[in-house]
Order: sequence, then C-alpha cells, then structure tokens
Amino acid sequence: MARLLLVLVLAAALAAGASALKKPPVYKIPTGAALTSLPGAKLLMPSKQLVTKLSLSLSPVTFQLTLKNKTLVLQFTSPAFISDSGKKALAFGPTLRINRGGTYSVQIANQMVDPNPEKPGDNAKPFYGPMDTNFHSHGLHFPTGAPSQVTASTKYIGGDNVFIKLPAKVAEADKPSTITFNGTLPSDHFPGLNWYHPHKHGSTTVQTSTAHGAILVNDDFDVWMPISSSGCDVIRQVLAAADDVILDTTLLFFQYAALPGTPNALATNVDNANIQVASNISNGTATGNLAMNMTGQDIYLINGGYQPQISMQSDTWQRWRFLYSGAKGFIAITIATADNQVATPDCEMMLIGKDALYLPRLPRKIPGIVLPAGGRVEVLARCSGGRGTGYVLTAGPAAVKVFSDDGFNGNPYLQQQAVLATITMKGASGKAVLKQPLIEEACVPKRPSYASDLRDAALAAASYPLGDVVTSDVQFTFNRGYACEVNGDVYSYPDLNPLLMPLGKVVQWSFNDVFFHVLHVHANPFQLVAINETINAPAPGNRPTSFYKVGDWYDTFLYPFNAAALPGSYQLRFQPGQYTGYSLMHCHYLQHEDAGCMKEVLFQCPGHPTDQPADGFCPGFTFPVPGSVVV
Ligand SMILES: [Cu+2]
Repeated sequence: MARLLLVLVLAAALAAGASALKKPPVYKIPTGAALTSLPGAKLLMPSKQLVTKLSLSLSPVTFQLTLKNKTLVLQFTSPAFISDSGKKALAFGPTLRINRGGTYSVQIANQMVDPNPEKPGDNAKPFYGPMDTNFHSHGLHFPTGAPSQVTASTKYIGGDNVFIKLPAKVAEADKPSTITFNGTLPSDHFPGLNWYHPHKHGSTTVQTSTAHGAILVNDDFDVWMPISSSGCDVIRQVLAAADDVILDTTLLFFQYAALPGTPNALATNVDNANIQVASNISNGTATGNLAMNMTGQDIYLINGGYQPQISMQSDTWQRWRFLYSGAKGFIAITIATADNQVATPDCEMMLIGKDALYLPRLPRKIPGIVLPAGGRVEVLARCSGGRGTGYVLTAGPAAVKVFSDDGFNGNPYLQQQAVLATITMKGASGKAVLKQPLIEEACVPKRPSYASDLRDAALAAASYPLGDVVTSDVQFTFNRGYACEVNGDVYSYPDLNPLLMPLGKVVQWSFNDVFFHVLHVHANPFQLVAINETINAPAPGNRPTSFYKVGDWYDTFLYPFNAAALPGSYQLRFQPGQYTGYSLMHCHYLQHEDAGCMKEVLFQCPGHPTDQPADGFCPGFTFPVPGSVVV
C-alpha cells in the first residue's frame, strides 16, 4: 500500500512538473518565401563583419507548418538555440563568423526541462538523457580540450570537449546549467563553412536537426590563392564578388519512436528516434502534436523555410554553401527544370570544396552533389535562362539519376524531396566579373599542414617513407538489431582502447563501410587516397561521377555506391597535429552515433601514452609533410 501511494505521489509530481512547463515560443515555417526574407536570414548569413561571441539558450520551440489553404499539417516541439540578444525562435542559431587565427566564445545555457534525469546505467542505452546537451564545433581544427579521460567529462577547459555535459533542468524554475565554450583557431585554418550542434552521446539525434548553427571561417584569398602564382586569379575574383548563400538543409523526420526507457525502445528507436521524443518531453504531447500521421512524411527545410525561392541572374555565378544539418540520411541534389523536373543543360555547377576543405585543384565541373548528414559542399552555380525562367533545386528522382539508376543500390538512407527550393531568374544584370568562364582545375590553392597532400607521390616528395605510415583497419558494424559498433566496441566513456593518432606520423585507416554509415572525425580532416575497386567497385548502374575523386579531403564522408563495402575498401590518410588530446570519430547518422557507432581518437604526443600535455600542444612538434601555405 505504501509503495502504491509512493507511486501515485511520484506520478502526481511528474504530472505537475509537466503541466508547469512554459508554453514554448512558436516558429511558423514559411512556405515558398524568398530565401533572403526568411526569419533570421541576416543571422544565418551575416555581412562580412565578424561574429565571435554568442550567448545561446537551448530552449523548446514549437514548429508549425501551415499550407496555403491554412491547413495545419505539422506541429511539434523541439530544442532550438535561441540567442539571448534577439530572443527569437528560429530554425537555427546565429552564424559564427571567424578569421583564421581568431577566437570565439559561445555561452550555452540548457533551458530544457526533463523531469526524469539520467540515472546510473542509462548511458549503456542507445538513447538516454534526451534533453542533456553540450556543444561541438564540427569541422574546426583546434584544441580538443580533453587532455585526460579522467577529467574531460567533468571539467571544461576550452576547446572542442564534447565529453562534457550540461544536464537538463528537472523543473522549469531550476537554474540552467551553463558553460561558455571557446576556442582559438590556428593561423593556418582553412576558410569555409563549418557548423555547431549538440554532441551529448544519447541525445544528438533528437536535438541536432533543430538545434544547430553555422560557423564561417572567412576567406583570405591573398593567403590561399595568391595572385599570379596559383592559377586562381579568375576564380578568386568570382568567389569574392558572387552572392554568398548558405543553404542550411535540415531534415525533420517523423516515424514514431518509443520514449527512452519504454519497452522495445532500444530496438525501435535506432532508425526512428526523432522529434517526437523531444516533443513529448518539451511539452508533454508528442504524437498529439502532429495534425496528421507524418510517418514517411519526412520534410526538408532550407534555412528554416519550406521550398523557399532562390533568385539568380542569367549566366551569373552564385556561391552556394550547402550544409546538411539533419540528423540522418543523405540526398543527391541537382538543378532541374521547373515544369517536369528533369536535369537541365541550362545550369552549371562548379565544385570548390567539401567540408570547408578546398579541392586539390579547383573548380571541378560536376553534374550534382551528394550531401550526407553532417556534410558541407561548396559550389559556384549559374543558369542561362532569361528573366522569369524557373528551375528547381531538386533532391528527387532527377538528382538521384545523376548518380544512380536504382536509388544507390537500394540504399536505405537515401532521402528524396522533389523540390528543396525554387529558382527564379531575374534577367541579365549581373556584374561582368561574375560572367567570366571558369577553367576547370586551373587553381591550385595553398594548403595548411593539417590538410596537406598525403598521396604516395606527395609523401615521396616530402621524403616521408611509405613504410612509416601508421596503418590500421577501422570498421563500423551494425549488430543485434540496434547496437552499432566500431571495431567491435559499442561506445563507452572512458574508452580503454582509443584509435591512436600519433603526432609526427601520417596515419592511414583502411575503412570498410561508408555505404550504410557516414564517417565523421573530429578535429582533424582526412584525405581519400585510394578506393580498392577490386573489392568495392560501384554496383552496376551507379556512378560516382566527377563529384568523387581520389585526393579529395573530408571531415564527413559517404560513398553510397556499393553495399558490399568490404574491409579495406577505402584508404584514408590523416596528418594529426598540432593539437593533442582525446576526441571522437563516429557515424554521422546520429541515430547510429547514439546507438554506439562512436569511438575515441587519441591525438598522441610522443612520450605521452595516455594523458596529454595540459595545454593541448605537443612541445617541439613539426609536421613531417608540411603544407604549402605561408602565414
Ligand atoms: Cu551509421
């Protein structure tokens, strides 16, 4: 009887806690609006001035999508970053804009409420502590902030420490836990589009699609593309003068998922953990919030808008920086005709880089892009249609056909949406500098040492013996219905067997499966130096096209062309440095990450087998294969 009473009291307390939640602010998803008029457009793409300091609250926001006939089709509540300066509910946080060598700081206060905080043992589950959070700077090369596995989870000392946790409030009136995340970039940090998002293991899936923001590292063409010595004279003019457009492509997905801790939650959540989990905790009425059954109704937003409109001028280059901020899946994207959505010769795309890492030679003419969860792609695009002509930016069948006759061999993570955005031509008044033809691969940008060329010929040129490359096999495997493993281990912290990145060496991973999984490595990017075509040629009907080329650099890599994906299919090389400490590699399908497909990576200073120098630097370190940039 006493026990029953206790249960009743607890239930009443929980109900009281839930009903005491404040009503979240509402973000109305605009449909068909001009890209430049979307809410927060100027925070997403700030003009050239720096934005290095933010104060953000992770707070519940109610998202609503209403069609033109005023039918409410979608309403859910999910965590989002609200800036303390604007206090407006948006679909993204403000963009950080930093120079190479610059410093940033972002204060995060976790205002989410979870009346059922994490219990001991919960971290063995795929999804736990769903409203606990932290902050990851995806793509930045800077200190790990984690010299020791003993202290990293309890003490934030700066840098990209994602072992730290900001617990949710238990009740609305509680003080939020708060950390100011900060970092300083090296003076040779590559320019480009990176991004920030929560990275607390167990809750990345339910937070990232709606809680994230962009990090732009500014161009510095005099450094990376010096005049009359790099072949870049024309393209740097074009990049500098073109309209600069971030396309933050996020995915809202709605298959029903059981709440953490409920029967079958483990087995059913792996592919389905989603917004309902967050919604249920954020305002206690998850599935009831959907005005229709959204199963299979996943939708993409661009910059917080549904099918927004991009304006272009005829034959005039525009600079597009794609970010896939959705928690799962991948898409192919191309430009198609507006009426019947077939690929069109009117439009051209020139690839500049992937994941904020310039191609070895640029630009490269491409028929479309493949964008995986977490990835970024930068292109110059133009179309020839006259005033009033319309096109669409499509992730539908026309885009898939560019790369595959059969939906990438039936890849289950391929997502499609016929219209991501519409494109409207505004006539021919573009600047002359933006109408110049671009010569393919004319430009060889300078490279920093942490992303210098590591192919065999480049190692030979640097007198680095091939026999000194430190090699290991690394594999993702999906087991037992829900457990996701790296080299046979489900993620745990601390990790007694981290992958080693010895400073002063070139490291090579023979990797297996980037068909079902998207490889992301924190802190240090990698170069694709070989694909073993005898064990992993693209399946018949699949075409990597010019978009994929050995020698390209990534921090987030998917190669969705053959499900066989045998061990040793891909050779990836890293040159770790100049930072030390513990970091992570994982699958960026975040439901796989939360299910365990994550492993620690130790950037290891010689003479320091486990704990690393407290300041994060390795004394006397120099890169054995130096880059070409002079800063
Ligand atoms: Cu995966």
